[in-house]
Amino acid sequence: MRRSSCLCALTAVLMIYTVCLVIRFFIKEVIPPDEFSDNVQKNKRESTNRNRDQEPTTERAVFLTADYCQRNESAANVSGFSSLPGHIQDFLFYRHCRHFPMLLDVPNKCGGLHKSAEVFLLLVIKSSPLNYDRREILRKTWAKERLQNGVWIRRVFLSGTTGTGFEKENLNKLLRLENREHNDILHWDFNDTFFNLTLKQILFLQWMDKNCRQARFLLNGDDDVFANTDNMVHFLQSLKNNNGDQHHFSGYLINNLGPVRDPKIKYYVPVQVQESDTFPPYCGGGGFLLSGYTAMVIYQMSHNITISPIDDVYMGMCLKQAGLVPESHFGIRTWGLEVPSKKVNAYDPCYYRELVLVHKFLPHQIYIIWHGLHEPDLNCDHI
Ligand SMILES: *[C@@H]1O[C@H](CO)[C@@H](O)[C@H](O)[C@H]1NC(C)=O
Ligand SMILES: *[C@@H]1O[C@H](CO)[C@@H](O)[C@H](O)[C@H]1NC(C)=O
Ligand SMILES: *[C@@H]1O[C@H](CO)[C@@H](O)[C@H](O)[C@H]1NC(C)=O
Ligand SMILES: *[C@@H]1O[C@H](CO)[C@@H](O)[C@H](O)[C@H]1NC(C)=O
Ligand SMILES: CC(=O)N[C@H]1CO[C@H](CO)[C@@H](O)[C@@H]1O
Repeated sequence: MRRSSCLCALTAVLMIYTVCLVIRFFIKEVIPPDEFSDNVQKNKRESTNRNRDQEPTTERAVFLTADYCQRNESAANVSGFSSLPGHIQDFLFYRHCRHFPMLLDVPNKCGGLHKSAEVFLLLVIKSSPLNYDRREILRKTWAKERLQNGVWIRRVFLSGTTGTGFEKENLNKLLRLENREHNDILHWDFNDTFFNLTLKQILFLQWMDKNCRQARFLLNGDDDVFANTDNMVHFLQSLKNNNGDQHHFSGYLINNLGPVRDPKIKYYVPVQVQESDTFPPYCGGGGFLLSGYTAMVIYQMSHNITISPIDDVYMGMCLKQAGLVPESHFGIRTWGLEVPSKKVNAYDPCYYRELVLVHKFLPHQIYIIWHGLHEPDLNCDHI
């Protein structure tokens, strides 16, 4: 008798436990955590197309106007506003905005905040949605995620949105598809334009602070460069301080430049945007290297520095505020490479063997050079 009542009690306990597990499972799986925690407003954010096979990726699709930064109408009060080009007016209206809803995220890219120290080199590549072919080539060549000389290389592309209506929807879908396959896109819902590149940079730093703070080094650059990431790892490993916990910022150093005041030029920055006639020293934005430490210092400084439209100049401003300086890197040629004469082959891999980064190339050219460099019988005696 005693044995069977004991069994009964055990069965009852097991049943209650099972019911609890089922309820917990239901809460966790059926109602995603962010909706669950504020399900009073559960219509606010609807998760559609959430991809359950790849939990680290999150896809969010619907946002309310309240999620968006509103334009600053007083910006139109600055003198001469109406005669400024439209993109500069836009810049002034939205200059204060530093938060936009995220459409695609890869929060586990670095294995979580604490494992992020295992990422030696994080490739951070600005890429507008239309540049599908560039992203595809980079994934197959220099930006391949891999263990290189014993350390990890990881990759993220940074994107905003392009166009409106169906065009915007289609391009968002393209990025969603790419991200499902490759897990490498950070996508925010802001207009991906030249004058929003600093915004993109700040959004990335916010993401890094949250998800990848301890990555050792970063290559921050564009999607139209050739980067010899094998050499890059070698160079970074050979630094005296190769932990990423000290200041490092190097690239194609630009000194003594100031804003272009000619409205016909792409880089035109009127006095309404920047009064001062000088820029601090900075490195060309096609690609520069920095330590994780310096990236986080820049992020801290950025809270206190008004956004300026040219993203690489803005990095210089943040460094200056921190009392740090950028340095010149011989192997980084963001203003291109001078190949001796037209008679030689500009895509001869031998020219790129000793370099770290060169601007700028078409996708097929990147493919040719990368493969040339990895030919087992590469012979550069002719150079
Ligand atoms: C623009 O400036 C005028 C005069 O200073 C002021 O009356 C008006 O409120 C301002 N407009 C906005 C939208 O701030
Ligand atoms: C809006 O623009 C005005 C004029 O440039 C500026 O004084 C003000 O600080 C801006 N407001 C915000 C929130 O940035
Ligand atoms: C983004 O740019 C498009 C034009 O490409 C424009 O119609 C739209 O209003 C812009 N969106 C915002 C929020 O400024
Ligand atoms: C930057 O993005 C915001 C949000 O989409 C947009 O309203 C603004 O016009 C953009 N700025 C520029 C200079 O394109
Ligand atoms: C734009 C801005 O807020 N700048 C401030 C940053 O911090 C320094 C020193 O703390 C201030 O002097 C600036 O005004």
